[in-house]
Parts: sequence; C-alpha cells; structure tokens
Amino acid sequence: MATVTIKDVQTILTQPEGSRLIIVKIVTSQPGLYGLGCATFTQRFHAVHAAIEKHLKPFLLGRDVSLIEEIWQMAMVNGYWRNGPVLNNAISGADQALWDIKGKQADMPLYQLLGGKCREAAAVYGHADGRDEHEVEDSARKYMAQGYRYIRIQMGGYGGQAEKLVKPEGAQPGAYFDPKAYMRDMLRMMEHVRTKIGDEIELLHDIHERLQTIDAVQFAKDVERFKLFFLEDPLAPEDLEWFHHIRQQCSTPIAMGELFNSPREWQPLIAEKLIDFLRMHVSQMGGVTPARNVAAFANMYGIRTAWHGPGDTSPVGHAANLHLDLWAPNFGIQEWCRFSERVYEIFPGTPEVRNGYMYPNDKPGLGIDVNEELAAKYPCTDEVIGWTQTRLPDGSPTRP
Ligand code: GCO
Ligand code: MG
Repeated sequence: MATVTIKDVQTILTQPEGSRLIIVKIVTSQPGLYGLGCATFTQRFHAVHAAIEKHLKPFLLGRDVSLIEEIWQMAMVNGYWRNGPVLNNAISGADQALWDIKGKQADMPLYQLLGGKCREAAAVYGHADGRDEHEVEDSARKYMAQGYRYIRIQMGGYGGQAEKLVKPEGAQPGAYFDPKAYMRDMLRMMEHVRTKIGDEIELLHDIHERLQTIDAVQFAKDVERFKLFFLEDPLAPEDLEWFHHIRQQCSTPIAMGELFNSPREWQPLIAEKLIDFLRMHVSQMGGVTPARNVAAFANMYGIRTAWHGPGDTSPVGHAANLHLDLWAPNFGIQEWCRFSERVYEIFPGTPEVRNGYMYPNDKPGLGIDVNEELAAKYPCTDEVIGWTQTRLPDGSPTRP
C-alpha cells in the first residue's frame, strides 16, 4: 500500500465570536484525505500562524502521516528551544490533525484508537456569573434547568470590584482589581449560592492565579466548607512549590494546568499528588499525543482530567477534548462554553451537549469539519489585549 504523506499544511484563522481561533489543516497525498487540529492561542494568533507557515510546514511536508509519535518527538526538538507557547500551539494543531487522519484511515472515532469508551458521554460544566450573589444564583439556576449538575460560579468575571477602587493620582490605565475585596466577595457569593441551591449541585470556582501565594492558601481553607468540586488556578505556574502548603492545610480539591506548557510544570504536581484535576489546554501542551500520555501517568496517582475548554478553544479543540474524555479511565469533568449557531455552521460536527453531557457523533477521527468559505467571512482582528493588563489597586502590574 502506498505511503500516505503530508502534501500541504494550511492555517485557518477565524473569529466568528470573541475569540480568535487557529485551525491547522493537514492535506495528504491521498485525494480527499485531510485532518484538522486546533492550535488556538487567541492572544498571539499571528505568531502561531507564522510558526505554522514558516517553520512547522516545511518540516512536515513529505512526511509519512502514520508516524504521529515520531513526528511529534522530532517536531518538539526541531526548533531546539522547546516547551513554550506559540511553537507548542503549532505542534498541537498538527498533532491533532494527524490523529484525525489516522481515525479517518481506520474509519474509527479517535476515542477508539485511544482504547475505546469508558463512558457514553462527558459530563460538562458551564460558567455561571453575575454582578452580585443573586445574579450568580439565577445564572446557576439557568444551567440547572438545562440539566447541568456541575457549574462554575464566578462574580464579576474574575472579580475584584474594579469600579470601587481608590487608585493613586496619575495611575496607569489597566484592568484593576482588589484581591482582598475579591476574597471577601467570593466567600459571600459562595455562601449564598451553596445555601440557596443545596448540596447536590457540584460547584467550581476559578481564582485565575490572582491572589498572593499566602492568600491563596488562606482562600483554599476558607472555601473548604462549601465542598467545591474543585478550586482552579489558586497559584501561578511560577509558584508551584506553594501547592505543598495548600495540600498540607486543607482538603479543597485543586485544579491546575491551563497555563502549562512544559512537563516540568505538571510532572511534579502529579507525582507528589499536589493537585486533583489536570486543566491543561490540549492545544497548548502539544496535542492529543502528550495529553493521552499525561492522562495515563496521572491515572497512576488518582488524578483526574478536566481539560481546558473555554471560548478560546476552537470547536476542533473541544472535539479533541471529548475523545480524550470518552476514553480516559480517570476522566474528571469537561469545561464547555456553548457556541453560537454561527459557529456550529462553520464547524459541522461541533460536539452537542444535552442534559449536562457532551456526546460524540461517532464519525471517524475527531468527527468535525470546517466550512472554510464561511470561516473566511470572520477574519481575525488585531487588538492589544486589555483584560490581561491587570493591575492591583495601587497600579502595580500583576498576573491576569
Ligand atoms: C478558563 C480560563 C479562561 C481563560 C482564557 C484565557 O478556566 O476557562 O481561565 O477563562 O481566562 O482561556 O484566554
Ligand atoms: Mg481557568
């Protein structure tokens, strides 16, 4: 049988809603056979586009599509410096596309190639939010009415009362927040929501790395009484050693990983059981190949998956998440941000969620396609990102 090779590597950039999405399309030497992958790093889409077009594409052209692992290993070191954003995103997209191709060749959904299903669908959580605790409760009840049993509760996005802050004269512009006000407000909000909706609903919360390390330890202890399903990103990747202090002082389940790029970030947290859920962005960590390996490694330590699934993961990336979710024996929960009908039109096969579960369509590979003509109607726009220019009340720059 003739070897099927990589004939072309194309990048599809589209912004049908807020997020700028990056799709890699690998066209093979077999007529009609191609694969799709998500390489989305929404804040730096030009850089990922250039990395794909100028560096990864020349490296990939002509290679045997069956050699997924070999290509992944070689691609990761081909630029010498490795395990960072942008290049990882490019490789993630190509890797997902190669798995999509292999599934199409095998005429099987990707989850079959990983080892088959451990579940028929992936339980998902949605994002409840509001300006005060009553609005958050109302938002959570809307999800409950749709059958969701897992709900992330935030108040004012990632919180911090920007509108009330006292800043110094001449303070620089930016996305201000007060971490201490955030802590007080969130405890009040969680108390209200847990009291009102009861214990059967699993509540999640995302600190988004926005507390001082010692305050993160305190907050994890303070929320213990609300029995969260998990508390996400209590610390920044730069402060990984502080996870020991949280683990030693409280039993709040911890989720971490969306900001990770390197095995050196997740490996110690898994081996020392310092977290409970892995939150990596599969389009950031290198694709399905490393995600599958890390899920299996984490399974040995009782740690579950909760792959990153925001609006700045493309529907192709959500499809990759879903296949990993259906297979993994240690699946925890899947984050899901409902797309508009427009996005479903651009990406036929985008996973459907019913009664709090995400279902596959059982088409081969990732089971998703892209209408390139329609995608081209929503070109990515340039923007200096504002929400990540975060500042403390006195104007000090801080992590977003
Ligand atoms: C989440 C994430 C997102 C990020 C976003 C960054 O838990 O879904 O924290 O909300 O802020 O993906 O671009
Ligand atoms: Mg998060």
